[in-house]
Amino acid sequence: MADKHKNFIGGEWVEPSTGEYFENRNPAKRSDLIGLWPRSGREDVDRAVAAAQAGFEVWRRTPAPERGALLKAVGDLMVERKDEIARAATREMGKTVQETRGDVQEGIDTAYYAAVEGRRLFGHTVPSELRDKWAMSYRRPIGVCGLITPFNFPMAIPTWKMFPALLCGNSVITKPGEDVPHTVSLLVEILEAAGIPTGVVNLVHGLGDEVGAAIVEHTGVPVVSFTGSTETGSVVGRICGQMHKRLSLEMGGKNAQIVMPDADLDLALDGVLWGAFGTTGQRCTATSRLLVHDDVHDALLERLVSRACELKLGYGLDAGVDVGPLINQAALDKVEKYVAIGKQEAELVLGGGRATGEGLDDGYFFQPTIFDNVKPGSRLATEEIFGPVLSVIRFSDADEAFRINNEVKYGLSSSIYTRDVNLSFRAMQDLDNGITYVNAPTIGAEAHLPFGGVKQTGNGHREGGWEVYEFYSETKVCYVDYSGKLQRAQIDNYDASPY
Ligand code: UN1
Repeated sequence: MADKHKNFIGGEWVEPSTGEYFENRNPAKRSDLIGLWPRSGREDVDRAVAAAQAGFEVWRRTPAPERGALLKAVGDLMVERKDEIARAATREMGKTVQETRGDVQEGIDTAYYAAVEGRRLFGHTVPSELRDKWAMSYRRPIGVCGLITPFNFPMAIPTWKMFPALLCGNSVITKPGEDVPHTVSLLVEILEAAGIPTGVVNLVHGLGDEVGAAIVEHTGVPVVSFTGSTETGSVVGRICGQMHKRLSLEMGGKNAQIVMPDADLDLALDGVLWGAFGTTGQRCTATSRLLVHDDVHDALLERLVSRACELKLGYGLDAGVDVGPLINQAALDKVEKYVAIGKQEAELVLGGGRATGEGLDDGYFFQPTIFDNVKPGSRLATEEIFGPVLSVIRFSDADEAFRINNEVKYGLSSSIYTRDVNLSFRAMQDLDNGITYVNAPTIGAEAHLPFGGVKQTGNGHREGGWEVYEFYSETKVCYVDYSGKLQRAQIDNYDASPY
């Protein structure tokens, strides 16, 4: 009988009110049942909100440097348990353990960044227009934050949201993707061990349209941060708009790597292999379009196909594996659907089917897939697939490449390989994305810089770096008039002033 896991509400590990559970299975070996996790309901979310409201009252009064010290301790415990967490993450998510170690490291980096932010959280002090009066702003916490996260970065993305929210003095309710409940359970164990006060962090497991929806619709949750599909993000956005909630959305991408004729082709080749097939293409930042200049198209494509053929598929904990499985049946169905569309629209030059054979038949493995002669504007060239499918598009000059890069509805990351310094600066200026890489792939964002995209990738907020602290806090402005008399702004100073 598989272990039954629990929610963490009000400082206690508790069973779901529904008494129901869902299975967490290894996507590389479906017969490997990892455990049962709560399929919670609205009542559990109600309890979590009440606990988080009580926790908020304590936490918001805790000095920010002290909150930071706790997050430093959390980071230290994550370092100690890095390998164990990475292995658990690989078992439930599928990517290689080298990648899940990176995923956990991104959480550690985020903890240490948050820890020092506790001694900053800068406001502004500016001169008042009146004599004997001070004017300043500072950042205050908002309340209970609902954090809804996807499967592809089971540790990094929850920590991107949770640690800045906590550092700012908020309490949180977190709901991990239902494919990866274990990793966040381990994170919450660490927060508990580090001494997080009761009710400040609450974990409610369950399905998106049950628990996720209950969090988004709850009047006691004024802040929501969601990472996931554009379709779900639109629903979340509509509800939060109607309820006047503060919302951060991080959604789809259709990221392109541009290769100019003067590029170092070996470097461009390593970049596209990592960008397109790392994490089995299941990153918002994955390279799903390769825009190649006519002059180097044939040489690059030939080498790309032969290198992609050598990628070893398998269970991410086994030695020598490069690419893991897709996350679940729905992901597999979606990739198969796009391959069928692609066969109508373009030329399939590699893969295109389920990967089978020893060690693969029990998992959601899909062959690394490459389409050539993909037409800009076609479905393959514009829609997010979230799998190991790369669309190769030809171009004849940089302006055309920039135009193709920009003519999709998403705008997360882009990349250009060139040795021309002027062109690389033009790319940084004209590529319509939240992140542009020069001579590096479309993936690889670092935790201490703002992360996010333009257009329908998001709603203008950023995760990571210094900007996320603005999302999780509210600006308060204070004026102190020590003149001892009524001073009317915009009136007394102008009527009496010679200027
Ligand atoms: C995502 O693509 O879903 O930039 C997040 C990267 C990672 C984060 C990606 N650091 O590839």
